[in-house]
Amino acid sequence: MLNKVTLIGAPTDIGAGARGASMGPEALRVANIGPILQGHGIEVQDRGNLNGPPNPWLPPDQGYRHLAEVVTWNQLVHDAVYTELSGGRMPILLGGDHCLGLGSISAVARHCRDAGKKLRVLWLDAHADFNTSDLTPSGNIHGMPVACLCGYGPTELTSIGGQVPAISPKWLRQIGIRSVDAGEKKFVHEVGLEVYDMRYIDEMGMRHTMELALATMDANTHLHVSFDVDFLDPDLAPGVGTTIPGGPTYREAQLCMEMIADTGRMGSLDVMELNPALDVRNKTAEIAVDLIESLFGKSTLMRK
Ligand code: 4U7
Ligand code: MN
Ligand code: MN
Ligand code: MN
Repeated sequence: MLNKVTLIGAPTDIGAGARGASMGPEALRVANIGPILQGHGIEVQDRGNLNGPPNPWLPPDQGYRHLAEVVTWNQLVHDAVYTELSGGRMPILLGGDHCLGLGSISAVARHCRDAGKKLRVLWLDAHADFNTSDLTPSGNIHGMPVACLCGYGPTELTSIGGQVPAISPKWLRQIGIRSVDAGEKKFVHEVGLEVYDMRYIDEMGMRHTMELALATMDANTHLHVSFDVDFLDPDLAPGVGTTIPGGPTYREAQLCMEMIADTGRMGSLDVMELNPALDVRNKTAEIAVDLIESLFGKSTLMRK
């Protein structure tokens, strides 16, 4: 795992249905994300915030809200993430809403093409984010990034990383899913996404889930983690726009992160959808940072 990290703030709620994810980057900094990672021997550079268009807060137009602004924000994210990867550093994208997973992961995919690496994407989320303009009940593009990455979406979005599709659905594993819209569900099945939903985690446990989700990676695999904070149970993490009950507990989430760390393969990370306007004394940001520490191998008592 790379020990040089760059924090990239993307302060926007341009793709979301609730305002406030624009304050996510600052809340993560207030929760000391930088110094805490540094305390684990990681060299951390904070390159500050990207500066994209403001949120005009308009209704959907032909199935999309704020498409032009979402494109601009994703181009900015793509360029920043790609630059860090090219420089041999691990980008951590501080969201911002999850529409920006598109910019981030398309950059990671492009980097993997340059470097001849295989890509594995772990999508930790309550939602599948696999809507299209025909399927979406909201028009909010934070519900569409996975579909766009797989080539289903408007060209302005699907082509941001220079190749359509940016990723194959085969490279993706979704974990924690418990809210999928009716049309979206059909489409997820049609495309054959590998989804470990909450029913699966309930029945098989987080350990077995992660063993499967992390299987068949090798020394040449770049692992990208896209962490939508609404993955977590809302009792733990109320500071998100779309709380869905019945998410992973603190211990399950810790194990998930620890098993990712154990692979030593994580090369990039998104921390998305944190909404400080809905949080309680910044506790969701603090829990997110605590889990990120585990992603970077914070050792427990029994391990070195
Ligand atoms: B998030 C939703 F209808 N599916 O498309 C939609 F339920 O990035 C929610 O995972 C999307 O937080 C949530 O608007 C997007 C809705
Ligand atoms: Mn999401
Ligand atoms: Mn979500
Ligand atoms: Mn959300």
